[in-house]
Amino acid sequence: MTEAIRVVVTGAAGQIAYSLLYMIARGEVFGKDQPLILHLLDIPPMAGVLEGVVMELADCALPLLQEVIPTTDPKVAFKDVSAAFLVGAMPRKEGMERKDLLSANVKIFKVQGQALNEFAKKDVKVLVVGNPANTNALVCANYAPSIPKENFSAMTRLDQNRATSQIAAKLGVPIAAVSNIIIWGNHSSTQYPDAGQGKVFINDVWKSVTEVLNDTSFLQGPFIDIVQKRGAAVIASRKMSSAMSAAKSACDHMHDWWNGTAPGKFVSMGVFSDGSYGTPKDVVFSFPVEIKNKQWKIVQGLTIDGFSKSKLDITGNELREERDEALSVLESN
Ligand code: NAX
Repeated sequence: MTEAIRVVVTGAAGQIAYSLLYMIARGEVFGKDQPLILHLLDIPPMAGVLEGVVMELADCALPLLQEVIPTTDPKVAFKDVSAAFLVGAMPRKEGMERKDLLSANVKIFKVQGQALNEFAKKDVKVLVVGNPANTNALVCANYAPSIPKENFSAMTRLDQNRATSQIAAKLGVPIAAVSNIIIWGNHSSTQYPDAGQGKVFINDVWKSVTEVLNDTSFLQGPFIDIVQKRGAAVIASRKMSSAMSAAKSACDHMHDWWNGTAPGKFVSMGVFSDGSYGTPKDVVFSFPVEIKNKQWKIVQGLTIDGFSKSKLDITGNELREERDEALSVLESN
């Protein structure tokens, strides 16, 4: 029998984790033959809720799940883990400035980076979901110098899934017939959803989305707005933020990182920028990537027109500002 791997989910008493833990434990990320030991981290006031989640996981009677370890101690949570879903974060409260939010989260992700550095496997794959996800991933990696920077990423897969779904609906095709829609930049309202490289499978051939749709004003207008504001639309309707779709996207992200992408297909991930496409270096920027042997590579050689360039600049500038604010918080602590 394959040896179990240890996987940590932080924010394990929260609403995203409630869907995510089940999907992971069902084998949807690491495979239907991969036994798992789940580590669940939350903060001490949530310890009681965590116990309830542990009971429910037991009651699911999931064959792959060998053990569940609930904890409020990062040392226990990150011990020997091969994969980390960092979902827990300080939520934005009314009247909170971006700087206050960054400041609270920088402290959380510093502690978790240090714990990963000390206790996790050196090839651990870290996915940051908690917002501001890109900058949290940057902070976390900075405090885990013994783990390669390439092993840290931020989630923009929910934005990609939202964008892909919008394009499929507009074209009237099934979701699986649309591929290579890109999210560039920050997981925030400055993100740039880009269908310019998108492909659609029609009449047994893959064609260009832009050519088939032939509607630049939609792609440069409502399409971008809908995707950028989708999170707010879900909150307005559900009175709570996206959870099921966020959990599914976290699974998609880690699944593709673990198992690779099909030839010619790419997915979007927030990763350390090397300055590709004129983006700022040393921020965690969402790029189209291809993945092989658990290593991602930024897709090169895509055409960036003037419209796209201006969008990349806006989101890149925001990430540069977030990074500088996060660094100033760290220096003053
Ligand atoms: P919830 O408030 O339901 O759950 C968050 C959980 O994290 C709580 O149980 C809380 O106690 C815990 N937590 C707080 N600080 C912690 C710490 N230091 N260590 C461990 N656990 C800690 O939020 P939920 O709806 O699950 O969302 C979680 C995060 O995902 C939020 O930051 C949210 O903004 C972010 N999102 C990110 C998305 C993305 O695409 N990157 C989309 C969905 C979501 O909005």
